[in-house]
Amino acid sequence: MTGAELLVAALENEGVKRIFGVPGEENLDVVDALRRSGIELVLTRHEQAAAFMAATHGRLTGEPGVCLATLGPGALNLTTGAAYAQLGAMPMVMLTGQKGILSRKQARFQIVDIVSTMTPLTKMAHRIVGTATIPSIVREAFRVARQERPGPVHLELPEDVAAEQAPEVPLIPPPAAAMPIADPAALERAAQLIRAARYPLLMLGAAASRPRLAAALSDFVRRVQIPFFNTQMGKGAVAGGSGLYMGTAALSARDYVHTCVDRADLIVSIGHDTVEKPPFLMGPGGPTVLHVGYLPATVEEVYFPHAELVGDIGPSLRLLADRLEGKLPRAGALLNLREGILARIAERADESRYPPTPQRIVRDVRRVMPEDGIVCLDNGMYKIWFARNYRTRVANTLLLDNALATMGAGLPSAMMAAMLHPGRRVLAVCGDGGFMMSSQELETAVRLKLGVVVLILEDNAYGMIRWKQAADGFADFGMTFGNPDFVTLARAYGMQGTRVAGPDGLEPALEAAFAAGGMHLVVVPVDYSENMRVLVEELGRIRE
Ligand SMILES: Cc1ncc(C[n+]2csc(CCOP(=O)(O)OP(=O)(O)O)c2C)c(N)n1
Ligand SMILES: [Mg+2]
Repeated sequence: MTGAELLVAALENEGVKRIFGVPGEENLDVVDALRRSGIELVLTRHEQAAAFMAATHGRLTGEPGVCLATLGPGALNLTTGAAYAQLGAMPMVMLTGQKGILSRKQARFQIVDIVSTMTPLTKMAHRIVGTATIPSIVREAFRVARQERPGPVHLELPEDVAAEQAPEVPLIPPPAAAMPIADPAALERAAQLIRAARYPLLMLGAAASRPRLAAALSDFVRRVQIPFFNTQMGKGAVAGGSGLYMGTAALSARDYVHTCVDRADLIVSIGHDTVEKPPFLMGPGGPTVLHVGYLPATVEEVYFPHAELVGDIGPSLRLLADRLEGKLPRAGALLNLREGILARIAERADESRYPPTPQRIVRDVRRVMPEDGIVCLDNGMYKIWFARNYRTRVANTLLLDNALATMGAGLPSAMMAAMLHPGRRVLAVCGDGGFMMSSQELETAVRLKLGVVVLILEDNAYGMIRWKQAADGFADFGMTFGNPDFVTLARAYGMQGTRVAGPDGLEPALEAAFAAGGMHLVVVPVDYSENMRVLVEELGRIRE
């Protein structure tokens, strides 16, 4: 058995089914070992997309997604995906090749110190220097990637180590994972705080969306009946129409949802990760904040919880609910604000204009997406509108990135969602800027026969930055561009394309695209004057 074969056997031992990437000559031993394995090699057209797909695999399943690239240029193309997984807490394993380490037949050609490059972008970055260590290093890589707080790891396999004969080394079976539960004294303190609160409010953060937490979290909310709001990445974490949803904090202050945040005297912050743009700003004299997390809170200028409940969140919440259920007469004290907040959010969603407003676009998308349909956003102005206006009832049905907030991940993340859930509707929503950063992956999606509808919002601009420029009083400069004819572009990739041509055309266009199945692109112009009118004039957006 060679080093490459041992590596592939170790990956199979971890349950890996697919590897995404673009190989180079330094990976050829690994590629050949993959050919003879049960693992599928999924070629992408850019390494960045491979990393976004692998990270999304981790995000949606809890199991590390795996991507592969060659040395130097290929490995460097993984770096944005590494940061995406690192900030977004998505388990991922990145494999890169390297020239041989025992001789230098090509001098320094293409050699970049990738392990050093990856070190600040990952939880662990490691060069494999001998075949005997492969089973333990791979096991450790998957353990580290999966363990809270999850994230990316990087392994470099030089080509001479890959080709070398390996000694007989047994693989290490992954043990069943278990996490400690919060201790009884902390549970008692937390229960006391909640029982004493006059206006309690729950906040669900990014970690609330971990796939294994969905059922336990929904149960907790149902049992304690305290209203909740969520951060952008905590959306959907409570199943069903609970009647307790107060809104999503896409801005840090002064949005409608903040009327209840400002009134609360206790915020139970479940799974908040301060990589997200702050959902509210802590300051002197504000409400008491109780942090419930897999790990203690990271302390920030705007987040410094007064009390903590640390441990495996699901079982800890069950024990907390045991202490609270039926004993909270004031649980719903903030609920009288709910209708007002949700009505303000829904304003103008029914307006029939062309180009449509963001509110109308969100409404039309919601109408064609079943409860379990998955909407994957790229990054642009529309993210704020989807976060505020799109109602979710199933965990991880609005995938957005409020951590690295990189452009270009919308389409690859939708492709991964479609691969994992071929029976569900999957929609990628991209701006005309962000789409063009990953558009080459349409070929990958068509080749893989995926079913994704790609909705492009066209304003011929980097709209979000143009909006900030205007909101901050700068002149309108340097943010506009031209676009290809997206319908023709779609056809060139062998997929269908539709341009929405009238005020009520979006919903039927999306419905027809989903009904047709396969890959379909829909392009709609967007009226972004609402950005100024609602987010600046009405809400008095502060400089964030
Ligand atoms: C890779 C990357 N480059 C730059 C940015 C900064 N940025 C954030 S939103 C945005 C504009 C997005 O334009 P588009 O995709 O057309 O969406 P729009 O806001 O116009 O709807 C830019 C440049 C970013 N987040 N990521
Ligand atoms: Mg745009």
